Amino acid sequence: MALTNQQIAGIFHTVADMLEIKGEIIHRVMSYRRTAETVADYPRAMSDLAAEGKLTDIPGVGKVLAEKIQEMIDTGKLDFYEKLKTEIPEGVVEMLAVNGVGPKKARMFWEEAGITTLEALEAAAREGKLREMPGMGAKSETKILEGIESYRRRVANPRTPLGVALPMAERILARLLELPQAQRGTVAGSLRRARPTIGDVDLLVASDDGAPLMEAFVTMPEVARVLGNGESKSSVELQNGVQVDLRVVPAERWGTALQYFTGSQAHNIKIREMALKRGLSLNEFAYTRQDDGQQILCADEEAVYSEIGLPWIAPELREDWGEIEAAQRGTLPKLITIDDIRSDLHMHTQWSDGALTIRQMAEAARQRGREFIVITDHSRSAGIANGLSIERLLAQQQEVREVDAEMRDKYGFRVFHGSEIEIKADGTLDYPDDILAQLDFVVASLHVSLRQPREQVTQRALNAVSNPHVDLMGHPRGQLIPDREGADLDMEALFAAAKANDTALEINSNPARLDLEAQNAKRAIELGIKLCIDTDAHSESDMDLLRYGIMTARRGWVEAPSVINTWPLDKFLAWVEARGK
Ligand code: DGT
Ligand code: CA
Ligand code: CA
Ligand code: ZN
Repeated sequence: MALTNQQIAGIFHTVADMLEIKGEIIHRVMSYRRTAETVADYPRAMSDLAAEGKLTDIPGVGKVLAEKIQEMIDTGKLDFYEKLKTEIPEGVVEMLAVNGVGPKKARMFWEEAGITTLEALEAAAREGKLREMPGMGAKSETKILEGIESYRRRVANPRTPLGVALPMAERILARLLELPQAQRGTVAGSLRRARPTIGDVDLLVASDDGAPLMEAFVTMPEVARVLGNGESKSSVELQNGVQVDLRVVPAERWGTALQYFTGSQAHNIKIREMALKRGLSLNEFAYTRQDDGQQILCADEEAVYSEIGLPWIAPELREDWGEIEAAQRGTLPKLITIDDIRSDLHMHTQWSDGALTIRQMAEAARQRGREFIVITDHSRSAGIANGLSIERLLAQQQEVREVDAEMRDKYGFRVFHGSEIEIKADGTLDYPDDILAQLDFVVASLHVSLRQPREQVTQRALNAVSNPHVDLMGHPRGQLIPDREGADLDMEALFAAAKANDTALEINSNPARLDLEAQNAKRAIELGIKLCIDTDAHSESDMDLLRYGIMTARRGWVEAPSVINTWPLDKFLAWVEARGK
């Protein structure tokens, strides 16, 4: 079995790490690293390209690297890599996967302190033995311990982020739906329920002739391994390591199959229990009447639910968080949709770390149907993000006013001036109140010192949402998917403060954030707190991430009226005004 793209990329990544630990020139290190990334994402198998003699067609791959890929495909190994392994202990290379440990430090720990495993590194950090070394301190020790914890979590739970899995699944599905045998198709499983990370991709296609579909599926160029290949079910592992299951069902059984394979398992168990009480057993193929064994087929999901006296339940709700009881009572939420969104209240421009100008962002938002936006670049203490000094902030306001006047005349589109201000480690905000008072809208966010003890980090959040100038708290928990857990916030305390001050909380649409997450969004709206679904766009394409925020909101039972950026301009302005600005 030839190595997969993922395996080849993995070896190149490790070689790059090893060369960097050895202190090789960065140019050489980068060429391995870039090639690893290209190979990992490449839509065709390296083994196929090698067979066609086309490895050098890959961008950035010259003769030397092509030979190395060829060697791995032919022998399953790379001699150069095997040699490096004899020079550098495995554990030293592994350290580079830990946030806070770069190649220079890994080498230093190894050479100066004889540390060659993660366990030894952890022990040394716990005992305070690293802080005396050059460039180290108590803070960097803590950072390393957190990095080790996060690394172990990633290894234990290799789920794929929604933002990676969904576009990939849609691409594959679109290809299958081009075949004449396919009648309809969709994603199912946790992907259809829009969980923030997914274990494997489940696809469902309706057809009376599954064989050609399965054949097309298992021979897709990105397939690394066929894990199962049958008439109604096949599973493959892609070159990037993600597993995809495809099931083909006859159209007259589409409803039961889709309902079954959408899950969640907990939701389905309850639905099956309800069916049993009515003398019906339910599986992916049909309902069966227990008295006479008669089958009842469901061609759509509505029929599955109506058979047991329920309205259709949106897939995002199917987590057994009370949706079945709500369906029974007739109190299912009228879930928000992307068409409800009128504005985007959090985005960045070239003034801080965004890619585009104010005018370009406004134009991009207008083309996507937004009616108004707020420009919220980073505040002054956000050094890496090129945060704005007070002088630059005020200068930016001039430009925002110009663009606003222009867009207003031309299109009736409005551009407002805001800021995403840092909630600093000491709990103060990054601009004084008299400056905040000059802004149209203020987002406050935690970016630094997220690992502070619960009480301390919670107090910072409370300070922010209690400031009368702060309209919205951005990505409240600060989680990064899949790498970083959110801050240890006392959410009930935060909700109480948000409620008391009528401050909105954000659902950040970036699939690396999705923060608030669904459970917390659900709790917030139960308490009557206002939400805001923003893109936090740093580029034009980021604006298209809005759908992930909408999915997350739907998982959290969110209805449009609770979301301030579904409101028309006059209602929004009246709210901001009433909050004391
Ligand atoms: P994942 O892939 O871990 O993110 O989560 P799911 O929900 O996509 O789980 P998966 O892929 O194992 O199965 C897809 C759906 O199929 C699942 O949500 C419910 C249904 N299903 C699969 N296996 C079983 C089972 O053994 N019992 C029941 N009741 N349902 C199952
Ligand atoms: Ca799945
Ligand atoms: Ca599956
Ligand atoms: Zn932002």
